[in-house]
Amino acid sequence: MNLRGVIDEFAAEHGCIAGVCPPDELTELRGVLEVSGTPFVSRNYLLRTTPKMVFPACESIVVLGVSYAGSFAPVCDGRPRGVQSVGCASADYHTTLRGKLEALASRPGLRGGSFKIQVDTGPLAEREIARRAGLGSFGRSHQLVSPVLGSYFNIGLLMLDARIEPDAPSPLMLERCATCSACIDACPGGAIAPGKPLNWSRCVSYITQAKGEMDAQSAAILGAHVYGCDICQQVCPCNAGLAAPGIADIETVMPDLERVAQMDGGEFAKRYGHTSAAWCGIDTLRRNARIALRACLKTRFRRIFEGKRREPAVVRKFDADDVWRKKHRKYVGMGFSNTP
Ligand code: B12
Ligand code: SF4
Ligand code: SF4
Repeated sequence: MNLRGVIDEFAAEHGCIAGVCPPDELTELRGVLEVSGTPFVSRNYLLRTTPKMVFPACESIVVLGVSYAGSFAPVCDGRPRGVQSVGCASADYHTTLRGKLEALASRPGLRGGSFKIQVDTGPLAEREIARRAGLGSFGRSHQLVSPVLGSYFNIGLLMLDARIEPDAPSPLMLERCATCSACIDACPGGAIAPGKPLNWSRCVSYITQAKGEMDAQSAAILGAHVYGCDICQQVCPCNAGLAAPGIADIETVMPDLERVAQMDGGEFAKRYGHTSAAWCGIDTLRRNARIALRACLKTRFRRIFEGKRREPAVVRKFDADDVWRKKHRKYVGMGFSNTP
């Protein structure tokens, strides 16, 4: 079997999507990266856009896309519940996707060559490489959207020293966005604006992960989120009907805020240790839960929830509950620090 066949067979066996691109420089992206000043990642734009600087022997990049989509029925059990990305319902993709890429690299035909793996934490701009490998196009939401998996998928790169026939790149922009603005309208922080890089400082996903003191404006954008944000994906028509089997453990996506706010090291390890949220650390997640609890006590917050934000109805229910409000009064005067 040729190398292309090995990759396709692997992808079919593991239920993921795969593509290949040459290690060309991502020249057009340099200006965009410079303007966007993206957090949590190297500011060396040359490194971020030059695969051969990251892996000099690179002749091809195999890109895998693995779905993390999942559906769940919001619960309404009277508990103060927050919101987490559905990515929290499965094991940390940094580990699982790396494992898949290592398994692929050890397949006959690929075994024995030198290779390098990147899953999220390396410098290369993964979405653009995945687009070049034909996995999907950019939505206005800034997500890479696949015709097969929608946008709920993670990306992993396997840089190889072997030459493999590349796929045709996907078009830069998603055609569907020409007549849609659902993600722009729904984004709680107004982080998405046509033709501009993501305003990451107003993105809930960033706010939940940034450590330290949170300013009042960010706290207002945070709402009931504890980790990550899926709103621009929830409202995207490209994801309609693509959600995988139901999420059984509701705590992974609608955590009890009071429990998270008060969790100790043991509880943190049990709840988050195996997920991609673990890297935030206990203090940041507890801070988010406290701010979410506090926000739930404010009328202004209730109005936001009933308006353009599409979040679980349970928040409205306990928000209106006076007994709960009295019991949790202590959160009202609390600051936004990430230490109790
Ligand atoms: C830093 C980072 C973040 C930051 C900033 C995000 C951002 N959009 O810049 C924060 C914390 C906010 C974040 C949030 C999320 N992230 Co993130 N993040 C990253 C990381 C580490 C770097 C992203 C980056 O370089 N951004 C800079 C911008 C400029 O580049 P970009 O977003 O990759 O893509 C844009 C450009 O390529 C541009 N583009 C491409 N070609 C060209 C050409 C021209 C001429 C122009 C003008 C533009 C252009 O269009 C794209 C869209 O704007 C990557 C992993 C990696 N190493 O690449 C993951 C990654 C992008 N994140 C990912 C995910 C899943 C998320 C979240 C969904 C997580 C969540 N549920 O909360 C959210 C989504 C937020 C959003 N709407 O984008 C996935 C994306 C998967 C996908 N299908 O798109 C990645 C690839 C991680 C992974 N390995 O799976 N993330
Ligand atoms: S992840 Fe949430 S806050 Fe960030 S761009 Fe999407 S909808 Fe907006
Ligand atoms: S919600 Fe609409 S505008 Fe946003 S990415 Fe999806 S199709 Fe494009």
